[in-house]
Amino acid sequence: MKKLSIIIPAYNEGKTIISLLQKVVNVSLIYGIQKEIVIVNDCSQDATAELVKEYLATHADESITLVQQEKNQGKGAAIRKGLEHITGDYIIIQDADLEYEPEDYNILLEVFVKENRKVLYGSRFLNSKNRHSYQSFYIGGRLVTLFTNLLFCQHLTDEPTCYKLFDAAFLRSIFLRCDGFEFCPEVTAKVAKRGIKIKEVPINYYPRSIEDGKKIKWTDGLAAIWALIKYRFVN
Ligand SMILES: Nc1nc2c(ncn2[C@@H]2O[C@H](COP(=O)(O)OP(=O)(O)OP(=O)(O)O)[C@@H](O)[C@H]2O)c(=O)[nH]1
Ligand SMILES: [Mg+2]
Repeated sequence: MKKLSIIIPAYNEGKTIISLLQKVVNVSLIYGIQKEIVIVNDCSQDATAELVKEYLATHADESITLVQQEKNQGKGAAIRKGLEHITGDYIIIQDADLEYEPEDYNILLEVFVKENRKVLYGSRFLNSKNRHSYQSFYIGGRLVTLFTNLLFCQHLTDEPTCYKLFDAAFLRSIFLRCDGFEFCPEVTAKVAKRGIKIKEVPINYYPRSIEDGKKIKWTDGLAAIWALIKYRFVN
């Protein structure tokens, strides 16, 4: 029996963490794949950790682990921490907000398993029904994707997507050093340097606003492009 490990980095996500967690718990995966959820609380100053602890107390039958970072270190560091705690065969990253639809794990898993892939991305741009939040995020995401394609000979439409699905052993074989939002460019660069053409499948997207808690900034887009250039040449 295969298992999907879902890593949820969470920083001040008290508004959405429980609704998101419930959605993830409710998903039943295809091919009898089991689920394991690892939430990494990145030293949130809000009630994120307390809410998750309350949830755990009433859902002891679910496989959910709460990992606490001692100080706030960023999304990348939280994912790397999560990797130390997972036991599954496949890994997907899940933001602690409601921008992505956990039911879409099955869209990814179907292609991933059938085609025996090591990596598969969910693309928000391959689904024409999706709307996009701020023009700056839209353009930023497109630019980061364009740089990825040029630097690493890929044909991606959505490099910064959160839904990146990996074979666990394969992801473990990649050395990651990122702390912040540069997890995406670093992992994409290092996968591409293994000679893999990353395939994408369409997914749903429900963007949130800055007032709703979106934390990524335009400067993170610049950092992403810098990371792509850097990891083109160093490991
Ligand atoms: N661990 C950690 N997570 C963070 C931090 N900032 C944001 N996050 C988490 O990273 C995820 C993505 O943050 P968002 O603000 O939604 O940004 P986004 O535009 O959706 O970002 P990406 O999907 O990563 O491109 C959320 O689950 C956040 O809680 C941080 O400082 N530390
Ligand atoms: Mg988000």
